Amino acid sequence: MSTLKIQPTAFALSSSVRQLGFFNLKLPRNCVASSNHFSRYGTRRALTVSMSTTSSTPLEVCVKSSTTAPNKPGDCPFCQRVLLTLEEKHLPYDLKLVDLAHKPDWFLKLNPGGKVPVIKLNEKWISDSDVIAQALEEKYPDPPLGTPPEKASVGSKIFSTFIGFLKSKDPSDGTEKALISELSSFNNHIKDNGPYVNGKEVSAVDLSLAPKLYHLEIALGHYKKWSVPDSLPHVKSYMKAIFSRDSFIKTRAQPEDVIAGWRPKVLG
Ligand SMILES: N[C@@H](CCC(=O)N[C@@H](CS)C(=O)NCC(=O)O)C(=O)O
Repeated sequence: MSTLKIQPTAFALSSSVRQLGFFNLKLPRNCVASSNHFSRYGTRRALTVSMSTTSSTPLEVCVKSSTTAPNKPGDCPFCQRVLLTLEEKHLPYDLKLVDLAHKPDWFLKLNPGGKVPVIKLNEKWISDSDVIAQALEEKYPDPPLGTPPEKASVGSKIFSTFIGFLKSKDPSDGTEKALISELSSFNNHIKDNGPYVNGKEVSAVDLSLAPKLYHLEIALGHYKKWSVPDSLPHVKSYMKAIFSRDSFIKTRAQPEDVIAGWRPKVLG
C-alpha cells in the first residue's frame, strides 16, 4: 500500500488527490474489499492521505465497493450522494470499501443494520444518506449546500419511475410514459430555474438526484437501448453539467458495476 502524507487545507487536499487521480483511500487490513476482489487483479494499490490538524481530520465513511475494479466505490447511488457531499464541501475523508456480498465483521459491528453508506460523526456511526447529508450540513455549513424546502422534492419521483420502467416487460404498461412524465416536469423546472435545481449553484437535491440519473442513463441504455429523448434538452444539459463536475467524476461508479447491479431486477 503506498502512503502519501500531506498537510494541506481541505481544498488543497481535494485538488491534490484529484490530480493524482486516486480516492483518499485508507484501508486497514480488516477494512478492504474481499480478497477475491483483490486477487483478480494481483496487487493492492491504495493511497492513504494523512492530515494532522484536528479541523481537517479525515471523516471515516463506509461505502459499497466495486465488484469490477480495485479500490473503487461500487454502484450505490446513496453512497455516491454522501461522497459528493464530502467533495463539494471539500472535506477530507477515509474511504472504507465494503463488499456487500460478504459483509465483514468489522462493518457489521459498527453498523448492525448492514447498509451503506455510514459515516462517523462526533464519534458515532450514522447511517442513511438523508440523515448523513443533513448532519454534514449542520456540522460543516460552509459552503452551504441546503436546498430551499420548496425545491427539495424536485425530481424525487424520477428514480422510482425509472425502476418501474427498467423492470417492465410489457412495452404498453405505461411505465415508460410515467418516467417521461417525471422527466418532463424536471425538464420544465430546469428550464425555468437551471442550470441546477436551485439555480446557479449546486445544492443537496442535485447531489441526491445526479447518481440516480447516472444509473438511469447506464441501465436503460444497456437493458432497453433507451435514452432521454431529445425533446427534453434541459434534462440532457443538466445531466451533462453535473456528470462533468470533478466531484462526480471522482466518485462515480463503474458502468460495469451499474449494469451488473441492476441485472437481478431486470431478470427478476
Ligand atoms: N435509505 C438508505 C438506502 C441505503 C441502501 O439501500 N444501501 C444499499 C446499497 S445501495 C445497501 O446497503 N444494501 C445492503 C443490504 O441491504 O444488505 C440511504 O439513503 O442511505
